[in-house]
Amino acid sequence: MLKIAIQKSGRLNEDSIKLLKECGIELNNGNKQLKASAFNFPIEVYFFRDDDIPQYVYDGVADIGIVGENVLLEKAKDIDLAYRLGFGKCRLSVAVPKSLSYNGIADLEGMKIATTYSVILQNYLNEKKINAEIHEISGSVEIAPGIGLADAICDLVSSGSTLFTNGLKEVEVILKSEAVIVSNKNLSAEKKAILEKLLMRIHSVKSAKNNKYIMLNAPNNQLKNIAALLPGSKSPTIVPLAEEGWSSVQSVVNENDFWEVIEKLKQFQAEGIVVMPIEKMVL
Ligand code: PRT
Ligand code: ZN
Repeated sequence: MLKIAIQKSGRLNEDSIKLLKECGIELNNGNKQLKASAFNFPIEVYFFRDDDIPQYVYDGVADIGIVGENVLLEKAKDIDLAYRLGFGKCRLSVAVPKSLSYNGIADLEGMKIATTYSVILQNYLNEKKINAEIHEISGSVEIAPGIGLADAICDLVSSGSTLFTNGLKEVEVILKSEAVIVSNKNLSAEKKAILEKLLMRIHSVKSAKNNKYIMLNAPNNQLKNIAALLPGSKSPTIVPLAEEGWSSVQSVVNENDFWEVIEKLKQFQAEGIVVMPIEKMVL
């Protein structure tokens, strides 16, 4: 059994359970208990506070875990980053009162900065050769400047609305973070094999999400242009149509390039373009 630690409640809990589900792993109970097991995969799920996960993975209480990269770096345990999951995206930033004129990082010199991320912040300040006083607090960091506790803060930001409502502006991005799979460095061969299987499933789910299946009809004299736009996994599938001089083309297109590719396909006289979501993509 591979033991995986996920957040008990909070921002990463739901997405972590959803990911396991999309990988075909059904849990036998919710996160009301400390532990759940799966019907159909050799995995046991433990629910912890996210801050404790790096330590537990280091100690081997869990073999792997899902945490924000921000927590991994802050706890600085000797564990591996095994996979970037693409959810829980945020950034760790320094923010100052909106009214303060800010011209660059040198302005942080001598400031008092409130944060729950003192390790990452200290490393950053050292790297930039800035002397500032780090004031470590455990929560509600964003109110610190307003009550005179600090000149600036360093905290996680996603939409920016918390900063805005507290009269702060983001001035330096220290880290771009997302949820990651962390792993103990000394897994047995059996556990490594289960982890490999899990990562293969996760990768298939993630690739499917990033891609769309596309089918279209094209005149044969444009097939070269169209094939160049749609590389597919090897090359697009091209099948002649009953109508003379026309073919059906099937391929996969990356979500990021989607609209650009569609516009170009139209220029190359593609017709009847059909786009479908992909359920899984095993590469
Ligand atoms: O109870 P436990 O200790 O497990 O949970 P927690 O309260 O420490 O963590 P939680 O659930 O808030 O966050 C878990 C992880 O989600 C973090 O470690 C990040 O990796 C990730 N994440 C993504 C975020 C955010 N986005 C986020 N916006 N974590 C926190 N925030 C907070 C931020 O601290 C600030 O208070 O949201 C506020 C800012 O949000 P915006 O949208 O107003 O900018
Ligand atoms: Zn936490």
